Amino acid sequence: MNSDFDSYRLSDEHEALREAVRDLAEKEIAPHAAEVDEQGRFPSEARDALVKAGFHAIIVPEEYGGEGADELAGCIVMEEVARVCASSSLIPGVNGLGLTPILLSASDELKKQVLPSIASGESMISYALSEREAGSDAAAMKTRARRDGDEWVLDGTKCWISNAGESDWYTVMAVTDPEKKANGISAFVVHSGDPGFEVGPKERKLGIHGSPTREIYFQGCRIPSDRIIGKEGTGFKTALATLDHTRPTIGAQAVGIAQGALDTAIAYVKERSQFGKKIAEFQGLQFMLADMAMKVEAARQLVYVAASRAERGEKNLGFISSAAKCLASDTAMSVTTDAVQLLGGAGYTRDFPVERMMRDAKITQIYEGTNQVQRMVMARSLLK
Ligand code: COS
Repeated sequence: MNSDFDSYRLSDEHEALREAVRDLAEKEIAPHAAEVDEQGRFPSEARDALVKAGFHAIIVPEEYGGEGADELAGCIVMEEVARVCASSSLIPGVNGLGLTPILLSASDELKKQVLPSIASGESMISYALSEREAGSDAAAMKTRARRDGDEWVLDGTKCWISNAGESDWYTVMAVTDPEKKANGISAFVVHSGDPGFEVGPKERKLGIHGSPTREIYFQGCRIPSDRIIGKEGTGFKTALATLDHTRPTIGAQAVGIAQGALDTAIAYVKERSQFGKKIAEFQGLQFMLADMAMKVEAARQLVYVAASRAERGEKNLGFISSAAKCLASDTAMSVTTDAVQLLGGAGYTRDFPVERMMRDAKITQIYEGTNQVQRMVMARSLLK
């Protein structure tokens, strides 16, 4: 055995990052989480604190004004923010999703146009793939982009766009050649100030109330020709390659939500007495806690492995990134549900955060691909 063997653990830098984000999250984000959920308002305190600390888009490379952190660091930020407020974790999460197509496939000129304003915190960026009739079947999209001289002209509607209205930039997938199906889709960057761009009303949702979700509309929306990401016809591949990198961050968000619920449940059972003793002394509840913690730790490890493999630029990330997102989000749903159960009647009220965490957990099984799509991706990889 090589004596230089760096044992299987996070680096000191990653551990220090976790400590810093946890501290910030507990002091500056957690105190507003219940109100943000209740009022359905954007968590501006979280945005300001994350921007000040440089955690809002940590993966932007240094040459474009960013922190140049790796994808595992991005997951740690997501996890620790989501542990106290899932809505706030979508600030780094959605930025990461919106900017990854640019990191993967855009020209250096386009990166220079877009990334510095995201790195500085002046702007946020959203990702626009889905449409009402093209959700899991993303390649069935209808939004069109036509070349007109020095411009592209976009027409269509995208839906379920996280942080729409708050973001200035949008990565948008649109059909440039309908004959070629998936290979006739291209990716673009649109700015909210571009003529013909508009956002719709906020969706009324079960959870993540602090992160607005809206439709976005393109009506003869004109953008300069250099805002195409990569070559014409490569947009769908860029969109799927992006999800290979970002699904682990949804896994990290799910792990964070689950950890937040588990921590709340542990504190509660140590305080609450019934039948003349603390309910933590009942073996039935101890076994529930053990199962919850076991699943959270398993999900966390899979998420970190997936993020590390994505960071190394390994090929065939589909299986591992879908597995990480799927396991972690199923874990978040079951662990938050059990946390509500452990708090009993109290857990069902808004006096405790676990009902919010249970509602917020649900979306992690749906967005960035339903868990049925994740299983499709995993099975295709196994059988090909
Ligand atoms: N990276 C890069 N390219 C990929 C890829 C990946 N991970 N997976 C597939 N491709 C390529 C394929 O090779 C194919 O190109 P060629 O025809 O040149 O070989 C093209 O992309 C189309 O692939 P495929 O035929 O597999 O696409 P499908 O239409 O069958 O769709 C699924 C595949 C279902 C996996 C995809 O549509 C998907 O992930 N849907 C869910 C979308 C989603 O997550 N939505 C959430 C919105 S983001 S919040």
